[in-house]
Amino acid sequence: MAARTWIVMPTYNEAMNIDGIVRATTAELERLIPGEHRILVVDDQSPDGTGEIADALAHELGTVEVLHRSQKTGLGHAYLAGFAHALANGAELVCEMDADFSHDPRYLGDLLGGAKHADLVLGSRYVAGGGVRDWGLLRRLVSRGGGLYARAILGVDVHDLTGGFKCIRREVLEAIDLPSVRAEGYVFQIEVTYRAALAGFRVQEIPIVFHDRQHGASKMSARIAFEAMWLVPRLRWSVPEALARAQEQAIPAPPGPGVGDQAPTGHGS
Ligand SMILES: Nc1nc2c(ncn2[C@@H]2O[C@H](COP(=O)(O)OP(=O)(O)OP(=O)(O)O)[C@@H](O)[C@H]2O)c(=O)[nH]1
Ligand SMILES: [Mg+2]
Repeated sequence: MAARTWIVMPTYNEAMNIDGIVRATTAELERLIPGEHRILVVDDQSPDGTGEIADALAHELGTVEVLHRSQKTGLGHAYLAGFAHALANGAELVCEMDADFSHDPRYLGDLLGGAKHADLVLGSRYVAGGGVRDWGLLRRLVSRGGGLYARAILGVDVHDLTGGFKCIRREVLEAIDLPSVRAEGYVFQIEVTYRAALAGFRVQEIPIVFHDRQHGASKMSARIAFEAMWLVPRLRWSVPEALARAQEQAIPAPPGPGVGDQAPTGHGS
């Protein structure tokens, strides 16, 4: 039977974390939805051997797959490749999750429960009951400030736009024109949630407590934070344009004279 729920877990140099997080996540999923889950590790040739450890897990557990990408072209690309693979293999619900234990598998029950009613369920640090542990003041300010900035610019009622622990229903991923998403890192997270909200899908936030990684190095940098600042305003016009284009392509064009036999794509070459 094809698994309905897929966890897409991108990795880059997570050799210290991957075994533990995959086992803990698998155990939680088996408790919640026995036999209906897959974890897809998307590894970009991590030099520390994460991909090989993931392969061994896939061999041992049977509910884990590994997508090896030949180049590290960024978190957004890794997610898009993972989404495409999950959808092509029958996923009805696709969840994003980090491999560094920042996202605790114990919240999966709340996320999956929320997805029974909502279209995108977001693990949120900035709603009542949520929070962040072990981050210094600067990191907290950047995260909180960045989130509030994006919320103000984009005008959506979401408290944790940069969050990356979320479950998204197939219908959403199919409707938001994923191939045109160019953003990486934080902006990728903002853009996916913004596209879903703007397309009219129901976004629900459930509280999570986020923990800083204990092992391995952070990929966060000042450059990534500044880049996000000037990319967010662009989403205000690029996203509505992309959604309109996607909608146009989804509506079959009425057959005109002499073109009745052609495929009803309506957008030609
Ligand atoms: N495949 C792939 N995974 C990545 C890439 N960059 C980050 N990741 C993984 O994506 C997940 C989220 O990464 P981040 O949380 O943004 O980065 P981080 O290094 O954990 O930095 P922190 O913000 O300090 O937690 C982790 O599992 C990373 O290993 C990338 O370019 N390709
Ligand atoms: Mg992290």
